[in-house]
Amino acid sequence: MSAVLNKYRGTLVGALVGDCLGANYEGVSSVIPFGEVTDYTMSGIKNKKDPIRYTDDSAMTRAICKSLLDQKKYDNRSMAVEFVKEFFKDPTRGYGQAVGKVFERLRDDDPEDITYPARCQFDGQGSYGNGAAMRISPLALFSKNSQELQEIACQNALITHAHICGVNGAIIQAIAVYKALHIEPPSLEPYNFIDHLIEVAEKIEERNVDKRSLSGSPSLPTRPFSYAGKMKEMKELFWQNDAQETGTVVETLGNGIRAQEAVPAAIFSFVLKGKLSFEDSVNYAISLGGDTDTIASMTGAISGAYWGVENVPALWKSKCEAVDEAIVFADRIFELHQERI
Ligand code: F2R
Ligand code: MG
Ligand code: MG
Repeated sequence: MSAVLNKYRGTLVGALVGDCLGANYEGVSSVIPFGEVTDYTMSGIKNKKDPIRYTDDSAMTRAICKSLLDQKKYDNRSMAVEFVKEFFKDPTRGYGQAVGKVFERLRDDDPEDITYPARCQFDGQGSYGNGAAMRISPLALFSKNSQELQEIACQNALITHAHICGVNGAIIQAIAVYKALHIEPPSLEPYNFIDHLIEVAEKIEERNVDKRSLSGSPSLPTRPFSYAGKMKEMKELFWQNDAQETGTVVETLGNGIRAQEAVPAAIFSFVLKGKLSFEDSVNYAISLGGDTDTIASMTGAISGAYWGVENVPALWKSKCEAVDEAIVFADRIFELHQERI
């Protein structure tokens, strides 16, 4: 297998196993001892007979893969159709409480502007949930360059999440995966990685201010929030001796369902354990508690893009649902990407 294909497979399999394993703890509000998490993920699952089910995070990631492969290009309406199909095929995958309404309106009203239902959410504020960021990794595999990726990640997010924090979270998560695809282990430089994301975040946050009066743009937050600012705080965490103290990390970054908490938590989990292994990053992400399936899935996507599928534990690949399909999606998106470039 080529090194690039290894990374493509790592991205989608990483996102999938993070979701499946993290789901065991989703909603545990406090931090979880690292040892307890590794007991579960490294031995507790050994005797499981049935595949460990994936949740909405992977259902939506799969929908993006299907649309890309069906259309052989990025098409936002097709993306919306695939989300709706995937949701109504199995609404019990643990979706966010509000996003189902968007899928209902997309199905029942078939609006000309497919971003309209999302813009009606939360009294016109739009959702700041992490549901756009959690599914975005296939777009990093598909895109020709960072600019294209930022544009399609934004379009994709707007189908369900109109709040600027939901949209920007998706763009930053997508760029984190893209960047990790282009670094060969063990050469990760945590500060450089975060600095790159700060630069991207500053640019998009600057553009948001310029575009604030255009219709169809994401809604502005009622309280200003800056991903660039949050990632600067993340850098500070590295300087502190207690950086691995999960309580401090959660206090600083958060671990909740909001994109502005889950995306920084996922990036931090990758970089903090990025010198060690794929599984350390994912286990660490789960140990932060809170929205564990989603934080671990996003960490898994970034870490898998960096380490490649060969470094994902064999036990995890054998126990999680639909790993083989994730590999087929990765291979086909790899081919599509080769054709596009
Ligand atoms: N929904 C869950 N977990 C709940 C428990 C699931 C349980 N284990 C089960 O099996 O049933 N997880 C999934 O949801 C998150 C992604 O959510 P998404 O797609 O962003 O959905 P939504 O509904 O748009 O937003 C989520 C909630 O965030 C709050 N919220 C968002 N925007 C808001 C706003 N502008 N004002 C106020 N609140 C806002 C709401 O409570 C939304 O319901 C992932 O964790 C995925 O795993
Ligand atoms: Mg989920
Ligand atoms: Mg979740």
